[in-house]
Amino acid sequence: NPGLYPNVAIIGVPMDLGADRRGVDMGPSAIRCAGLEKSLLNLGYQLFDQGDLVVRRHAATASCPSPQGVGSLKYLDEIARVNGELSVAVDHAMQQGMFPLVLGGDHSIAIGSLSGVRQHHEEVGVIWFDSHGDVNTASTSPSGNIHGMSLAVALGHGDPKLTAIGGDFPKVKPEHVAIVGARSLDPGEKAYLKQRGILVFTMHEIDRLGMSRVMEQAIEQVSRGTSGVHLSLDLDGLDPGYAPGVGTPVPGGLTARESFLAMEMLSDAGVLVSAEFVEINPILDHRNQTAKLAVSLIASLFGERIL
Ligand code: 4U7
Ligand code: MN
Ligand code: MN
Ligand code: MN
Repeated sequence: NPGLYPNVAIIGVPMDLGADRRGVDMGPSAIRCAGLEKSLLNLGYQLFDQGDLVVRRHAATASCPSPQGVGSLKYLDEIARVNGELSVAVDHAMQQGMFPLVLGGDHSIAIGSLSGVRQHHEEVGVIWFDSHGDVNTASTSPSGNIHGMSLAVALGHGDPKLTAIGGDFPKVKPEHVAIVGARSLDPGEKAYLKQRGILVFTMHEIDRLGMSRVMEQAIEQVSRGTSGVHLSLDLDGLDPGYAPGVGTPVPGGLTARESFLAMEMLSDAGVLVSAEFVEINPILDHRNQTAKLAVSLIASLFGERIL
């Protein structure tokens, strides 16, 4: 199998507080029910499913639909606590020579994943596959939802309760990040990305260059000067036609074929050390098709090929 460790640690994080909307907490179950284990066993991997982390919810966040939370950093304390645990879980998995495959949950969990990976790679590259940039801070966020802030937190910007997880330093450098699939950026995010010169492949670049050249350039950028690359894949990067079961659907997205190509190129590059698949919302899905698509994407990432 190309580049990936033969032992895979699966870590579920049934988190939806970062999205302030019920449903994405069911993501880990939906992905397992879509046949993740069988698919990876067929490819020759050894699986170590660690089960799900516990996300505590008080009554107000348990009801469905959830009453909208208030503030500029909704549910900060519990999100910080769970990400602290996730950081440790990813760290331990890597310590034992396993490849951490994290199942979300909303995208706020990238904070813990990247913090965990950073314990093993001083310079970590990140492919951020998403229709969004997730580089808001409390002052620029239109929603107060932390799943729209996680990349900024990994870059060292945000509430100290989040940026200090796994050590009080940035987990990732701007020049080691590439965003792929962007088509919904808030004004503050555009300024943030431009100011730091972060490489963003919007749908415009993907249409003009094609996914093949985009991934060549993205992989080159995140591999240069790093010892490993993390894939953070938000299913809303795909077009809602292929992935209707997501927390925040945005039209005009990537096709399934473009996304499979991206996974294959990333796996062929042999640089990947960890991955997460986030933002699946089974409540909005049809017959678990989005989770099934996620499992197929994971299989491609782990080396499945047609011939
Ligand atoms: B996701 C948003 F305003 N930018 O900050 C925000 F459009 O993890 C959406 O990418 C964030 O799904 C989406 O609330 C977070 C909004
Ligand atoms: Mn996201
Ligand atoms: Mn998104
Ligand atoms: Mn560097």
